[in-house]
Amino acid sequence: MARRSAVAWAAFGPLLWGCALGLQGGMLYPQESRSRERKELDGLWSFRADFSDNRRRGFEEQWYRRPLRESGPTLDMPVPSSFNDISQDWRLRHFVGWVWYEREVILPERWTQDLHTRVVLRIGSAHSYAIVWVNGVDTLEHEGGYLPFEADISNLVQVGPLPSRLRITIAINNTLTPTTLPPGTIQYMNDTSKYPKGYFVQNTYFDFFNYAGLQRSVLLYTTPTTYIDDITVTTGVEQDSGLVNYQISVKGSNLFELEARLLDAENKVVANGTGTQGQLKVPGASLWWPYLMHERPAYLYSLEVRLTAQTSLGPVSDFYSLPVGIRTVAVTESQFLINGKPFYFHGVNKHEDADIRGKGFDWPLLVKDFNLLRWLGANAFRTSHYPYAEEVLQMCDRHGIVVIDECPGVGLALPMVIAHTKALDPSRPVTFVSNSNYAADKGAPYVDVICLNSYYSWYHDYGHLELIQLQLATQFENWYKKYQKPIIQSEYGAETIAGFHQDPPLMFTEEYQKSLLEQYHLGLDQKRRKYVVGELIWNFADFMTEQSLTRVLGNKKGIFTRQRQPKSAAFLLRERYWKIANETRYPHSVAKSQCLENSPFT
Ligand code: BDP
Repeated sequence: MARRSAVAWAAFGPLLWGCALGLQGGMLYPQESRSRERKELDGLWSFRADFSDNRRRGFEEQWYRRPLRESGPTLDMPVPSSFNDISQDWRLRHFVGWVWYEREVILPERWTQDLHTRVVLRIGSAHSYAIVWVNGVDTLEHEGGYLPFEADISNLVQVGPLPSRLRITIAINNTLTPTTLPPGTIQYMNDTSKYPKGYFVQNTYFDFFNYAGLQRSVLLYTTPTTYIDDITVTTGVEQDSGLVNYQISVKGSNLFELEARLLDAENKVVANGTGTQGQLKVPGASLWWPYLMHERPAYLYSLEVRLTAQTSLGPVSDFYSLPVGIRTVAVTESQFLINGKPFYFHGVNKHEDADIRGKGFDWPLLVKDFNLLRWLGANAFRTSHYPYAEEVLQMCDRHGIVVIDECPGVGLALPMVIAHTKALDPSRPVTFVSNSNYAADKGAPYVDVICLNSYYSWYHDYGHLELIQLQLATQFENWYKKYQKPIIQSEYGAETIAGFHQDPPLMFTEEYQKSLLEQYHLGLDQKRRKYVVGELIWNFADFMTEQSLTRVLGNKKGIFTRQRQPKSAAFLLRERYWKIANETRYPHSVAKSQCLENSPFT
């Protein structure tokens, strides 16, 4: 919520795969290749919420030991999806505690017989604490709801006679406590004149609904037993040559050879190398540019890695292909530079939320959102307030969208998190989204770019649109004077109920949202060519929150509804973003590009 000094930190820049510098080992996105297979486990799973008083009946009765249907009734639960809005049972919508998912799988015979094959179970995300059993065997535990995790289950499936079925059971707990991300508290209501014995509520300190469950894909994949474990890539530019630095880690054997070939978009080999690390030089390289900034945006090479190894079982090969965009990102006192050219963020804040699927990953929704981003002329977005599915980042790489990738620490204000982020990946600028006072802010001294949220004429001086320009100018001047760092207006907006109209504008109407945006834009234009390097509207679309007196069926600051239909402000923003895009394109003489089709300016 705006009035809290809510902060979040984020790393940003074009997000290209394989970025976990400094980490030991990795978790490559599961990919099919000549040596790797995938088996998706999306679809219907069996499901049960543990409504027992202590929520521990599932553990006491060991529900994981037998098929779930044998320990009681189950529901059909689609994966991926949040479990909250699927059933008609209101208790499930507000459920706090352990829920149980189960799925039976038949494996291809080769996976269970071929001892050269490594079988991995990968869970895209489970919000927020998960325990996984395979055929009743405790296999994996994971904390944190927004990142993938996986386990090598070869020794569970390659045991003697063919196991006819593999039973995967996942217990998930969505309780938020002061030590979870995001944090929350459980409050027991002890007044027995008002509440039944043991009654508790989950308090949260953020403004989105705590959707939970298996919200991203679950899958099995294979690699050879000696395999490419991780690939780290950083890129640079030297005169007109692109540089691709790679580092590859291998697991399973020390006796191996590695070849790395860089292919251009036409599949022509442009550079190659051998060994676990090296630098590939590409004379006259095509750079990765954000779309709208350049006539040839989002150019991706492929780094094809081939491993050959001698193992006790004989020779083994593994293949992995990683998309690579060659680009540089740098920050000066007043500019954000991509490939040495000033970049202005004109974009949105998002949530993964929509309709009955909650935060469940959904291709139609993702493609629709990307189409809307292009319709709008948005060149960037922030993954508020948690990391999104890897498929989203891959789309950004392919479509030339710049991402501010946020960690799930919404509400935390710990500058040392910035040091940790930088240690993991020194190649990207880091920011910390703040709405606190410029003089007291704890994050600003450590960030590369300052991100400011302000809700003038909404949470402050509401109704007084005439004050926005003055207050915005004061905000920018104070922060810039103190820190001399480029600034992004990372949030601004107004609650707007689609279809509410009033002129002259009143709060909650489409006219008020439009007028508020217009006033902000006048203020932004005063500083845009100086040190303000971006603006992100709050929010791309309406989204669900906890119930409260200030939320009418969720947060309604979207410029699109939750069903992705435009409010009037979407058209205003579209005009503005395309205008800025046409002013800031490089080189200025660009031919009409595919991205500019259907824009109001072509
Ligand atoms: C911001 C928060 C965001 C809220 C927004 C609001 O970052 O999560 O939804 O306020 O109040 O400060 O609409």
